[in-house]
Amino acid sequence: MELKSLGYIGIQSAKLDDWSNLATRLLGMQEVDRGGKLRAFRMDDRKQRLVVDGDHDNGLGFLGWEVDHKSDLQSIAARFESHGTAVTAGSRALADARHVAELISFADPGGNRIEIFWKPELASEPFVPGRPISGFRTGPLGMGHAVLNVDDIEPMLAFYRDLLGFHVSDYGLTPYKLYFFHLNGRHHSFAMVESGKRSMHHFMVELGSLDDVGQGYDLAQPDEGRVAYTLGRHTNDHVTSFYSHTPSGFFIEYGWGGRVIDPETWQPHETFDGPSLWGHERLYMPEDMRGRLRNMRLDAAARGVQVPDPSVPPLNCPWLDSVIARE
Ligand code: MBD
Ligand code: FE
Repeated sequence: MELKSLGYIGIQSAKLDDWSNLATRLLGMQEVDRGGKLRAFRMDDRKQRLVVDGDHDNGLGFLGWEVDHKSDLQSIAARFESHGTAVTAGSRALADARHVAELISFADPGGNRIEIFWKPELASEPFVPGRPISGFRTGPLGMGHAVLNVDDIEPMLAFYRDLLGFHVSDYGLTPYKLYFFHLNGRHHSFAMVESGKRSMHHFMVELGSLDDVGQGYDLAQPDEGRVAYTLGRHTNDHVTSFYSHTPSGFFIEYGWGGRVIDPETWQPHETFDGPSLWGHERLYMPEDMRGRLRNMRLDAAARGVQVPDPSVPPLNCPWLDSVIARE
């Protein structure tokens, strides 16, 4: 597959100081000085992962998807052009602003700006987090996942799955259509929810330890209205997370513990247990919808639906018990 991971995200927001506070003090990203109305944030050894452009106020600016080779940009552009989708080669100035060697861009059927890039620039200075966190889980899994609100999922499926080569991980059809896609071992780097809107729903960043998420959750508490979804655990990717409101009307999911799938053997399938195993009360949502989601969780819990926690040894393991008994 050509696309390898979610490389970067661009936001258009005039609320630059609010974004800086959120990104550094709560999330633990590192702000890098870019001058003017541009703020950039590091999560790892790359020069930037998140960019906020204060000259516009439109929510999502762009999603940047990474390929390994320059030739991948050419093959994708050729495929799109034969399909009648206009592709623009990024200028040198744009590639410099993104801190990548080269990129192409186009719009998806929902009008979202998609960029595909090759060869990100690495910083010479080590990553210094904005608050003491263990770090972000990026590398081959990419910077996290992005989820879009869509009004009509069919043309978007044709575009992302059939033309761009995103692989379906799983999908749920109730209470709304929700499709998850992978490009690597991360269960989903991209998802779409057919909510009737066209906008960013959230993006997720994954932390190195559960304590990073728990301490972030505590930091968010005194900030009235900051938490959008309470702490909870997702059914499909096993991520334990909470969601924060952002200055741009969408959410950021702050998570830990994502499973790593094997893309070679993974089979797409429908899911029936709802999005969350427990928690994730959507504090902003009307009670009727909240109640439906809560009933799905309670039903899954009553059926004993759980996922293994790899960091904790299994209970009642005769071998482990015998080792401990001998010590
Ligand atoms: C996710 O990461 C997510 O954000 C939702 C809504 C459901 C399952 C996994
Ligand atoms: Fe998510």
